[in-house]
Amino acid sequence: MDVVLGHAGASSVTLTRAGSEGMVRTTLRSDGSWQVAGNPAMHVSHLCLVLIAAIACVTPNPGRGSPVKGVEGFGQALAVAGDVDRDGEPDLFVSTTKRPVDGNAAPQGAVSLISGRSRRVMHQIDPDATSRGFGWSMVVVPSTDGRSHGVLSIGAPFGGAHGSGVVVLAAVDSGAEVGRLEAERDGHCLGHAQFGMTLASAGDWNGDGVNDLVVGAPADDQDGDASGSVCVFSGSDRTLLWRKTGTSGDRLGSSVFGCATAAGNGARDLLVGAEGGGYVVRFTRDGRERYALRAEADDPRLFGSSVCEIGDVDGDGVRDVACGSSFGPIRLYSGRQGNHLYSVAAPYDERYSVADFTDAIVDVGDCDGDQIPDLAVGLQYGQFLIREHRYFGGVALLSGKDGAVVRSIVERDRPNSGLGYAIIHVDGTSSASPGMLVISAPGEEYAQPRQAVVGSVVTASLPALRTRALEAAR
Ligand SMILES: [Ca+2]
Ligand SMILES: [Ca+2]
Ligand SMILES: [Ca+2]
Ligand SMILES: [Ca+2]
Repeated sequence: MDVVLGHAGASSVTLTRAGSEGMVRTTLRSDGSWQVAGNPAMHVSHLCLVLIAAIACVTPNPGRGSPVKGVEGFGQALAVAGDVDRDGEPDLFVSTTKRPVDGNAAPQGAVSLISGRSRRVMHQIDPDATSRGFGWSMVVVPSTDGRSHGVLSIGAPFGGAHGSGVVVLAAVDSGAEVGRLEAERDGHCLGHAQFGMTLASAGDWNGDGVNDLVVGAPADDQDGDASGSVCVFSGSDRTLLWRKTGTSGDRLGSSVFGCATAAGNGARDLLVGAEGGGYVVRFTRDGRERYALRAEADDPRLFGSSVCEIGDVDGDGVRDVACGSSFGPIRLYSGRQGNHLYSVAAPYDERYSVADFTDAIVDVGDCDGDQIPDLAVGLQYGQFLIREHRYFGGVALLSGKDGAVVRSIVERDRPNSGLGYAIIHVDGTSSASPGMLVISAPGEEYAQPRQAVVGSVVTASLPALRTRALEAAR
């Protein structure tokens, strides 16, 4: 039976809205997993009840600040596909992923390719019987020959025979599986490695003319408990090109980012975060460590949970680096030598108990007209009431010059949507256009009491941040 989480049939309505179309049937299994499939007779209230029951059954609450990220729902991960349907606008991959209860949970999730213009679902990729956590992460590794749009890599970090993780490789254009990487066989991982928790495109790491893939396995036990590891695999024959492990507790590979530009010598670099050890390392293409970034000594918590190369904010001709720390400040560093430029705390708002950044950080180019590139980040405000924790997601545009908030949106009327969990930037059609953001709201996992919030995805124009739902109309 087809799993159609996040949309039904040819439309791309989310689960909350699918019921009003009368198009879905939800099946709750004894192991807590659930499926949705087409059925015109289904009624919305029944769907919602089953969803509430299913989510209550299958979602453990790991506590605030847990290094295991994510919530069930549409919009767990996002990726730009290129213009697959040739209608002049880039198309988007959106994954729907639910956290497995334990190592025995059935695989859940799906990946949809959605047309950027018509918002139609062009194809869908479903997990096989072992791909637990399917869609947790995604990246498109672009082709270099121009004959296709490349390969979509889909992380299933609890998948495989031993639950240590697999990465499914699928053709962007058709969705057909073209290969897979396994934690033990290909990544030489030990234990429940979470292989595929993070993914990035490495550019052409080995110089053979084909772009290569970076896979993070932050819970790999190869060099001690949760030392973590990061691998680079050849895009041409899937062989392991390079591998690095952390030391016990580091969780190396918590975040990975393939730099677009060099730090001075023409080679493309790789940024790898280790949120357990509280550091980020920049590796050169030959595997050397160019420099390591560390948070201030008094607060290393989860530093390196996210990392992103951003525009050149200090004007030295080399793109710079932003590091996140799950609920802590965002820190900016010179890309050339790794010296700290400045840190940004989440903007305070007296209406809420806490203000935090999510792990989403993206380069957006210059949005405020000062010729200095800016960045977009996910926001989260918390309200702690008696027996109730509510969160309000949002997105902020931060000035690259000094981190000041240029513009922000907060979902005050839709608590616990999780808006800002994942953000990608889609380039504008001309150099004068700053493009748009695609922002996911897969649901807030820390909301109490637990709610059946399922995901949605919006696009937001830059620099105005005017949002529009990616899903079909209600
Ligand atoms: Ca298109
Ligand atoms: Ca290569
Ligand atoms: Ca710079
Ligand atoms: Ca600017």
